[in-house]
Amino acid sequence: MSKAKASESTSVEREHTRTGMSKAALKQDFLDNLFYIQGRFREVATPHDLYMAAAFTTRDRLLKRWVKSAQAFKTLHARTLCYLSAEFLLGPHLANNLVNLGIIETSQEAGQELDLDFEAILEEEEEPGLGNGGLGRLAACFMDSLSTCQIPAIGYGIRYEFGIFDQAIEDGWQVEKSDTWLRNGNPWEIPRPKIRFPVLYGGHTEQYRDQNGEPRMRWVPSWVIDGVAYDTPILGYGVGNVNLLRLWKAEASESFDFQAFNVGDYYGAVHAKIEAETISKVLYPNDEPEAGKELRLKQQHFFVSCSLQDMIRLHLNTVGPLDDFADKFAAQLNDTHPALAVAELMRLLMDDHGMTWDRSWEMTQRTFCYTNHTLLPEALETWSVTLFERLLPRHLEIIYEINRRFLDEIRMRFLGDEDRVRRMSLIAEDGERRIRMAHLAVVGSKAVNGVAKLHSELVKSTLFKDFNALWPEKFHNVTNGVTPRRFMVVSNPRLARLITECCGHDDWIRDLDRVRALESHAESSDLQAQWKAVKLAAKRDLTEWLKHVTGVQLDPAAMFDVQAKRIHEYKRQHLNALHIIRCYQELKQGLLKDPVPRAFIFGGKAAPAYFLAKLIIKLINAIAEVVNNDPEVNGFMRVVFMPDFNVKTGQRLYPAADLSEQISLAGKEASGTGNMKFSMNGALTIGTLDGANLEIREAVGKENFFLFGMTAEDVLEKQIEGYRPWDYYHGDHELKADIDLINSGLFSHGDTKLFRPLTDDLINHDPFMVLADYRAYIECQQRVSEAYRDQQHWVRMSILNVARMGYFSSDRAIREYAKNIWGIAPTPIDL
Ligand code: HBZ
Repeated sequence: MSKAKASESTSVEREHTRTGMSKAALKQDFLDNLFYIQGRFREVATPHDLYMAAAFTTRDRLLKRWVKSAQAFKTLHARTLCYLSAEFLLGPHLANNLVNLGIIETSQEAGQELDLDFEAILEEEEEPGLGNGGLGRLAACFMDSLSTCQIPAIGYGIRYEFGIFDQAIEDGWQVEKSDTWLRNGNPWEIPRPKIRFPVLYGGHTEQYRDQNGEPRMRWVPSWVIDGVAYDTPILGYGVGNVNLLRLWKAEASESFDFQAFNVGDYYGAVHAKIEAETISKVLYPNDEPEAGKELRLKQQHFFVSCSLQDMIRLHLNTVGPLDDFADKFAAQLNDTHPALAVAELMRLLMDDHGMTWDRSWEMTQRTFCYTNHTLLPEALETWSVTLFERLLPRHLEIIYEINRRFLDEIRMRFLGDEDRVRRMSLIAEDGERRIRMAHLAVVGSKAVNGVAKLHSELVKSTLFKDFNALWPEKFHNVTNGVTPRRFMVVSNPRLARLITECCGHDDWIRDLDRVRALESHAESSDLQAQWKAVKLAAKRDLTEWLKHVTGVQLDPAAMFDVQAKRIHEYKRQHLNALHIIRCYQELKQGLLKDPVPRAFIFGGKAAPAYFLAKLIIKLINAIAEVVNNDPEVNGFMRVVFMPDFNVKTGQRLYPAADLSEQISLAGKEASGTGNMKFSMNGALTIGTLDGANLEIREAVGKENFFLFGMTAEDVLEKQIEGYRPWDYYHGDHELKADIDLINSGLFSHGDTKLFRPLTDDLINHDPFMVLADYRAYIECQQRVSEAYRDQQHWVRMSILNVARMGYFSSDRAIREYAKNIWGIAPTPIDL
């Protein structure tokens, strides 16, 4: 080592010692935490003790930065973004925090010196599954990027005791197991029992006169519960900024407990406590009928009310009078789940803080922004007016008044156009009267955005056409992104190291555009060989793990063809299944001369009440059973359904994929983010022109993307002219043979009825046009196989995919929101 280098490294060591990041400090603190928090010494510690000690050792290091950030934001009165989301699908914290602290390697070495199995410690962590899928995971990526981009922010949500269910596969069927992520304690959260707000429900409203004789409204609730804050620090990568994720837990309000207690009703008081606590008990699965979900409306009001009361408290404590509330805060509504916030902020400002309607409305509209994540009509939230009346009578009044004023404006702008008034109303009047939460969100926000270019255009031209005609400047696009920290550095360290080596720096981790440097090396046979080796190593890891959890043996040399996402008809896992059946039939018939071996890998959960989605899982497993046990074909193909796809298991999958299946019907997938995660890890995409696929294809180059299928316009045209899946079934003998094979009972031990609901639906209705895209998909898959034969070319395409993914970092998305929507500048916190 040169003298200069040596003194540089000792100064780094000194700095690490000072900040507690040195190996020696990590080891000492780890042993201390094991002893003082877990009450164990090394020899008797369980894997969970070791994990807890590692987590606390890491958390201590976050806390220093957290306190510094909080102090700075307070004294600077920093404008703050509040991200209101019913879901945060965080994934395991430990490895991510070590990466963001810049001490993952030091920790590994420290672990080695203590004779610890570092991987086993990471594996011990139960992930907080506080989300269903894309929407919740986006919120988590955004929290990472907000901190990394140094935007002062608070994430507000619900601390569900039970997150998304754990999925087991039994006899090929999905079985839901309850998620008990809190059972062994959660070292990352800090309870704040003193940060507690009352949330009101039921009762009635009444008019009264205030001390100035002015008429005012007050809400007399029939019950009250408390929301208590639980805080999780979210550290940015390589910065001093730590933002706050504040999740609310429901507890019985003390005053109410005591009321019952005082009249001697001890059991009544306990019952009230249990009732109250159900509010934050369980996350609702998506894709379920909205009907009767009273608890869900209670949850929405619960977290929105706590969050807004907290924001008001913070404002009064730091800045002062509420007049400039909207200068201090921007609040992003993650879909319509928190859209009640529009009415709740109005209520708090008027009823609790004595503001006029006009002033409150001006502030409300300046505070909120709303992101839409779906165009599917069945997923658009509406709540029955009767339910509202019973649960939130004051909000109903406020919504009626917002609507009255809004519709008057429409009538003035569009004289005599009562049809438009009906379409735009916040209340749907056809059938049972219902509140349209999306309309409330649009009217109450200053900005509305979709999550990919195509989606944002469709938002303007279909769902919110009338609103776009009224307020064109309100509508924006911010294409989604994902965090390269979790989805490259944490999940694929081999690839991360190779990229760093090739670029000559690791700045790409904070500025993903810089991976473009790989482009100029795409032809290098040296890089290609290493690239291939990295992919193969990831495939080996996945193979070993899949063997362990499913018993299915894959061949790492085969093409890993992966579809991992929620199971839904619009995502068309059954189209993928038809292709697998096609391959099977062709192999059996000896039609394939020199087949390219493939491993078909699936992962994803179906909503517990979504029968067809669950039947699709059963079908995939049924096909797997036949294919994997047929020696005539299983040298060339294997099928596996990976159980319990979540953030943690996903991290094993993305690095190992060769081919990423993004095959939704055009116009249905708002953006997709899995498409980005796969591509960032060097998988090539087979996809339709849907969601962010379009932009990914543009970015990576048309020649490096396998495109097939109808466009959103084709789909619309076909719907207008009358889509007849029956014609496709009879017009394509291979398609017919594939569907008939399902009905033959081959995959169901002779039961010819089992899959009928699915096949009948395809032949007769096919709402997501699987049959119309079948032929194009099969042909495109043939192009994929041909391309895979030329490994050198494939690897080159893979390198280019990664090199050109800079745009899809969630840091870019957050910078766009900060600049174009929130108007918030970074507040850097020195390390
Ligand atoms: O949001 C997804 C979109 O389907 C996907 O295209 C997009 O990339 C992603 C992020 O923008 N939407 C969801 O994940 N939606 C839900 O999970 C959901 C949750 C609760 C509901 C309804 C939908 O009540």
